[in-house]
Amino acid sequence: MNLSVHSHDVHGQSLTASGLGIHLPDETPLTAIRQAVLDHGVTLLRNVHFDEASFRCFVESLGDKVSYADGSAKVGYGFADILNLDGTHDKEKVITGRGSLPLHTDGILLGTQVDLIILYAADVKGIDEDGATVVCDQLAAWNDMPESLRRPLLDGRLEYLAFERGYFATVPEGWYPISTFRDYGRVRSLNLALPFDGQAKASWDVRVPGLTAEASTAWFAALEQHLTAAPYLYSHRWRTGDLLIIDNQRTLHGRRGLQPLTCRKLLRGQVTFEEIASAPGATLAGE
Ligand SMILES: O=C(O)CCC(=O)C(=O)O
Ligand SMILES: [Fe+2]
Repeated sequence: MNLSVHSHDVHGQSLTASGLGIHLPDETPLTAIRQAVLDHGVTLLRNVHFDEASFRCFVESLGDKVSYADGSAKVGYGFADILNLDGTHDKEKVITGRGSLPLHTDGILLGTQVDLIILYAADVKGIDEDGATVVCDQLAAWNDMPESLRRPLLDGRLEYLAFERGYFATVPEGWYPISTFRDYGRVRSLNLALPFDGQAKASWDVRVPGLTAEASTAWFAALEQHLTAAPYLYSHRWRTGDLLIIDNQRTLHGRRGLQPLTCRKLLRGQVTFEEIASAPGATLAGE
């Protein structure tokens, strides 16, 4: 048995063809990950052992942990800081449920700054392609985006409607506008969540102001096709012990739906980096 065959083809190459992401060797110390995710946009480390307490400590080591405990205890079904993406069969739950999730950026509906999303596979059984988390290199996709697709984004606003009130407890009841770009001082990028397809129970909806429903749907379909094109996309097939960290400011992410009899229990943390005090619109050298 030649173990090196397996390890040599997974390390040292990016996770997307566009050059985003890195699969770190198993022996990488946890303290080296923060810099790696800043450098590469996404990191994958396999065979990591965390329980919820040690996962929380690790999340806290990466930045200011996003916590919904005080003042808005009902956000996210009352979770405080670590969300259990447990693939619940409860039909009312979408984000923590079993259906697919369209590409989105975290924090968009609640208006929170989320710099890193930390996902850890506590227990995964019987899944393959299904249940994959997909990550889009949105900066590369934007660079290559045709003018016709860009135009509604350049208009500056899309309108959103939050259905999953148990999760989005604090947002307006009806349609409300959200800026299509955001810049917290580190990266300027698309602030976007795509619509759910017609079959699935939706957590939110989104439309282009001023377009008919048909034209809006057609534009989103073309945008999704562009963003999910092979060069920009990494599709992560989960195994127990996987630690996937995503720079939420450089990417969009989503999920493939789960097959009925599979088990997929992930822990999710989010962190914010300190605000960069300089002028809005400024980006750091190298971005
Ligand atoms: O379940 C997943 O793979 C991603 C879930 C997600 O996007 C989220 O919790 O914000
Ligand atoms: Fe998300």
